[in-house]
Amino acid sequence: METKIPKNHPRYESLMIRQRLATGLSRGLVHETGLIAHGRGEAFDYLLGEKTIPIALDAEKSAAARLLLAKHPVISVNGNVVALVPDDCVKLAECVPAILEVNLFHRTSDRIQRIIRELLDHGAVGVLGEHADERIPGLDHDRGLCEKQGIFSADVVLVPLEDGDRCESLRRMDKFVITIDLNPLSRTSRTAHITIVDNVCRAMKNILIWVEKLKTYNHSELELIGNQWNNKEQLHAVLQFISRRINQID
Ligand code: PTJ
Repeated sequence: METKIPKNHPRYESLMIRQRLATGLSRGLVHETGLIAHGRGEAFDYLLGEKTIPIALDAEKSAAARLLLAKHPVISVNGNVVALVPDDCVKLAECVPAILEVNLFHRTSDRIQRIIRELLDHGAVGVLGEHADERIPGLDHDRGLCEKQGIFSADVVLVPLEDGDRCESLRRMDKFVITIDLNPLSRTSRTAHITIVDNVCRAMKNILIWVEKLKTYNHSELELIGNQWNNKEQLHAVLQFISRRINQID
């Protein structure tokens, strides 16, 4: 049952995000453990001040440039992502343009179909994921299942709320991996080429804004922006940002 949250509640945004996930759970989009994963993310968001920090905005810019440079970009989505930001997934896929593919950790054909339907209802033209005909080498669990026309042949993959195993396997396939993860210490964060330490609700919007801005840039200008990113250094900078914030609280 949905609780009415007053707009002037100091934690309005955060509570609305929780509500979207709870609704997503009751509609069969989100897996139960998606709520736990979100709780972990929330804790890190709290440490960041629940806003996009300048380092994340730079990551979002580099990610946008990389998506625009890609020959075959794919946006891989799971239950949480589609419950939270269906419109932004669809708009980003349209604007780049990129393929949308559903890839689930807790894979059932019922959830895959519901998530695809949700994206189509939000205006997606086509969504892959239902007819997995390939496997990401070295991944035994269901997250290894993918489509030949999608993730399997992608050169750049955007994987929000990822797990470390698949991130590593995608890199071994020589793909350029961009992730969105509020936890700068996760294996995914440390494995990706570009880690956006931001809430997926803010990050997808910001990437979209950058893609719209950078669309007029030429190839070498985009390469300059896309190549600027040093993930290890930037994750270190995020941790310094968090520890400075903690030390300022009295
Ligand atoms: O829909 P499925 O079946 O594919 O399952 C999806 C979940 C999220 C349950 C699954 O991928 C999972 O268990 O994820 P993990 O391994 O818990 O990782 C999720 C990561 O995303 C954690 O590092 C969280 O900090 C981070 N995270 C959670 N919510 C957000 C987030 N990062 C950005 N924005 C969020 N809203």
